[in-house]
Amino acid sequence: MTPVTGTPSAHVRSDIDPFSDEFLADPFPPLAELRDAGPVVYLERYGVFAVARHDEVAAVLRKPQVFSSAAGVGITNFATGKPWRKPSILLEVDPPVHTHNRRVVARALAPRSLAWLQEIFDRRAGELAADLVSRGSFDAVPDLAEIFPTRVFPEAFGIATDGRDQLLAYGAMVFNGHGPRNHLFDASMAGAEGVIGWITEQCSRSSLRPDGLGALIYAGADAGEVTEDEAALLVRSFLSAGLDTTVSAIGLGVLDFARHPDQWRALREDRSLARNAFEEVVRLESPVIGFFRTTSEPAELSGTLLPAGAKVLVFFAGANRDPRHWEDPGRFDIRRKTAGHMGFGIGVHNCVGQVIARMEGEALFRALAARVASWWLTGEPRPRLNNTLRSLDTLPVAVEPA
Ligand code: OVV
Repeated sequence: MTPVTGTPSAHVRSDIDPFSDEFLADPFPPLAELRDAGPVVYLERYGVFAVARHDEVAAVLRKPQVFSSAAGVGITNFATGKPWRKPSILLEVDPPVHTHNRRVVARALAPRSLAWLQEIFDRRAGELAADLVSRGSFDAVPDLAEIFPTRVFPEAFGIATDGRDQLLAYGAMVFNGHGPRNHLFDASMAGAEGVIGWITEQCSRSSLRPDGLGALIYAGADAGEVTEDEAALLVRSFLSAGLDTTVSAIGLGVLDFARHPDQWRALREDRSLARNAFEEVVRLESPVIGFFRTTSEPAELSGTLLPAGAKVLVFFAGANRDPRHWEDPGRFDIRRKTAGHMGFGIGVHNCVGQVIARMEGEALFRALAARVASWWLTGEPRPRLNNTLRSLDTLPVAVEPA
């Protein structure tokens, strides 16, 4: 095959900047523009391609050998640019290395490893919901969304339970770190040294409680499947991807319910909807806006020829609101058939922690539904800008007790 070189011309070009404050504050209007512009769009500002329709997002994610993760899933191409941290051996690798490492992780997340968690999550969710209802009004970001995952995850995983600030700061770094070196990247890296030191310490075998999920990763090292250093890096993956993502989904979910009292009423009437409600939040809100892939060879995608070594920005958030795939995609409908959403990705790299995320979301929505009759927005919610994550900075609410 002849490599395609030079400036691409066959596909649509756009000057949309997916890492601008304006885009990140509300990506859905520009994502609709990108979807309508064409199946594959060249983003002139960064010299990368982007896909924002459901079909193309799925097509790219299903071909990991052509659309590789090994050059990084952020905008930096590891072949030409330096990663800001040692690459993840789960996220930023391809099969067969990925397959091997993921198996070690997946074992720690097997249903029989998780049975004891639902009870803890339900108890903690009940305590938090009762406390918030007794306060009456609060900020649902720092007082709810940031509290729940940073309380239950360390407990389940077996790390220090007093590391909320470090966990959230590290998550912000990791997800901003997939973008270009803009003001968001730089701001989140301020104070990095102390945060990285704390995280690294938590990743060591001696920091992990022997009865937590983290210790199961080191069981893979004991079995000779990964080295001690690799086990530490796999633990780092949990601490990278497992906190800010669920914080984001919970905050945005509360906002969805506050804006749609009919949906809250439906959940209150049938709490078994909590699981699908969380899934619908992940579809509608897409906490992870998108990740990149890099072509390992010249590739054809919906009639567009991509050169080898091209970065392709895969917009989960675009796919999740594509009217070519979803009926009334902007509507929050907790009874919707959410199968096929890209909020956790699909294919070999689909979110390995999604079972835990769902357990957390379901437990919290269920506990709140039992205790909160209705939500009132008492101030303007504000987004917290991040190069890869959609989330809220503040969400002032008052609740009417059930
Ligand atoms: C899915 C995800 C996001 C961020 C970091 C990682 C994974 C990791 O493996 O470190």
